[in-house]
Amino acid sequence: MPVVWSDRHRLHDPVGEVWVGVRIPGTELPARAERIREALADAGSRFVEPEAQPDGALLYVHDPELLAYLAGAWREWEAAGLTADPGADRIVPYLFPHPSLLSDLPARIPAAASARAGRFAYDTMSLIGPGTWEAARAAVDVALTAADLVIAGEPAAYACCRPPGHHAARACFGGSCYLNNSAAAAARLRRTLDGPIAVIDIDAHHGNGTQSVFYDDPDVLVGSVHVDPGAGWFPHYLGFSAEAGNGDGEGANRNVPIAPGSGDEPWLEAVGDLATWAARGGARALVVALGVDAAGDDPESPLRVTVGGFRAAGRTLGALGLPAVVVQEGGYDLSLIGSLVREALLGIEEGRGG
Ligand code: SP5
Ligand code: ZN
Repeated sequence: MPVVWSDRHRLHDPVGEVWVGVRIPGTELPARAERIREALADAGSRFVEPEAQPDGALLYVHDPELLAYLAGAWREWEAAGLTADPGADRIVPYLFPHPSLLSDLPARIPAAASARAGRFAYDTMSLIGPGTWEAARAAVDVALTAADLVIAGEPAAYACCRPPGHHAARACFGGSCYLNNSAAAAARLRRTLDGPIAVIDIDAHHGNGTQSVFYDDPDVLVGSVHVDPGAGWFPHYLGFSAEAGNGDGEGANRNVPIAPGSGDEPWLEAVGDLATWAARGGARALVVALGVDAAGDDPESPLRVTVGGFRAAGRTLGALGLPAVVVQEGGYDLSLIGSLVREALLGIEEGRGG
């Protein structure tokens, strides 16, 4: 399948993550995408540049306030002098508008750049630097170009998105995600094709952003298999099996949490369950949110899925026979990330029957 790729991901280098108040080395690094590109080039993939997309395409997924903040955040941070004093080389939030703080009053956009970050960020781990907006924007271009290729008749296309997107919701960002690439692809498929679209998210973490974007929408079925947040894993507040959608979207969301350390069998069973669920829901096209952090010794996940497990998951998803946009999400084991993505894509092609 064609691989949509942009060099502009390199502009986003978060350098580190602030975790429990400490700046630790980052895991969402430029090298991730480079390792994937090398593995797919070795496998003979065809690379396609993204088409620049209008900013309006983002409004199907995100609020204009979040987009305006992200677009100007770095410039405003520098203009406020925060890079000089106290010497903050990346944007880290310090104050959060907790619902209980506001007594149902509207959350204003703070006048101070230092405070503004917490209005939109929900964690301290997703740092913003000089090139973050341009890279995140390019990742959406990559996802939408892959969706357009599929709409034009490609059976499947792979969007090598970085930074990832599935933790970004309509009006807030976190989990190393800024703009929701998978949701943007799903929204485009939904507006162009007849009938429901399915998103199947096999990243090791719950796709809380994608869930929240489509929580009321009966036409985008969102399924996610992930490490059980109830066992102490990110995103902690979301990803429980009782979350099934709301209003018209009741029944159009499905979460399958998995115990840490499970290995291939329960994980593949869950992928099969989500595929069956999407087929029964009448899905006409598929977005695969392909995080590969469920694998082996990934530093961010305890699921311990094998390389063969990713190939098998690909076969199950490919066997749905649906037009498929595969969007890169997480995966942090640099020695394995390339082969995991290659195997998942080969599995999808095998499952389709060629
Ligand atoms: C896209 C994606 O996979 N995002 C996942 C972000 C999960 N980050 C959670 C971080 C939890 C703390 N990890 C600290 C590791 C210290 N050894
Ligand atoms: Zn993840």
